[in-house]
Amino acid sequence: MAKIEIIRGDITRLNVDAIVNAANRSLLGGGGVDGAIHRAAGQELLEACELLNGCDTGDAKMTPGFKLTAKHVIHTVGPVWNGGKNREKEMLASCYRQSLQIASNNSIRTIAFPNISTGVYGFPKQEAAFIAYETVQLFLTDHSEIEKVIFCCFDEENLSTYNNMVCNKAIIISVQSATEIEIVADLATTIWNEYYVPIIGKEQVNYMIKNFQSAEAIGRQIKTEKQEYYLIYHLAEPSGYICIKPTGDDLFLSKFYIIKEKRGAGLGKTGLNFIISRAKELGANAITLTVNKNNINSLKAYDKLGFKNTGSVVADIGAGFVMDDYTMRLDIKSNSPSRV
Ligand code: AR6
Repeated sequence: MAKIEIIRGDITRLNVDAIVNAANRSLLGGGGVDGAIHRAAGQELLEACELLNGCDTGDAKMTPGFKLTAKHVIHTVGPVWNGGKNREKEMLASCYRQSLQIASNNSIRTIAFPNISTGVYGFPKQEAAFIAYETVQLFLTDHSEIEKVIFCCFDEENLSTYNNMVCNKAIIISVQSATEIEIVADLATTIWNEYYVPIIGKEQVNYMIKNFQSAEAIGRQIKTEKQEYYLIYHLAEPSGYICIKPTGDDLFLSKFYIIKEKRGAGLGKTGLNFIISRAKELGANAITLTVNKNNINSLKAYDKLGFKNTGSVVADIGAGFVMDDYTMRLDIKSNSPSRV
């Protein structure tokens, strides 16, 4: 199978048969990598593009490379990220597939891709990397005519995302943008439904999601309640999340969840080590949390991670629902797992 390379660099300088351009539907140039390619290729590229009649999202068209070292430019139009429910993932996969298909039809043996849609178009980088890599790998399994595919990353974040992905490592990112908040809210809905319905019932789960784990509620917690949210990615898929709140000497761990199919991959330990290092940065002496008394699995998991049961708490959480939890504590000075 063809060699896949991950490099950091300027795609306009690569010596390959074809470079891919992350264009827009007009194909008449723009900013980002599109602007850089047009500048480096010269006016003739724009003239060639004018004859193409634009291009649909997810599709690709080819021109010569003109002044570029690369002989060809394959122009593809990535999707604008709009929350993830508008076929963005399908469209992005299609960009990689269609570009490779054009390459294959034109005897192109070496091709370089930028990180399509991850700039102005706002596609989350972790997910884009996973789609890019998976789609390319799949295409290459029955296209031996292509000898080399380069993922040309321009920014440090994309480079480390690709590198971590191929090394199978978990990545933890701070949740800041509306897109990241949406991803946490989606994960929360999945996790709370799969996990809490048997413990607290569907009605209370719906109430909790709406009031505490909707995108709106999470945005408010981050903005006005000083809570910190983190997303855990594994193989570039959103796999869990963490919410912490500094409270004086302690760090309150409000939420720490891993989705079902990712449990057992060591993400709990990685997440906890991250929380401990954040607690140390904030000068906290302990991590505290509460767990529903009937949540046997979580109680066991926290016990295994070194937390001690310190009592219980009963509180009214509104709409007639009552929280009945154990409190737990991990003294981080005397019990600090090493960083992994
Ligand atoms: N070499 C390689 N990658 C680059 C370079 C370069 N010289 N310059 C930027 N990148 P973007 P999109 C990376 O915004 O999100 C244009 O205006 C950049 O770090 O170029 O698909 C088009 O005309 C990022 O990771 O493309 C469209 O209107 C990646 O290229 C729109 O932007 C893609 O970022 C397309 O948006």
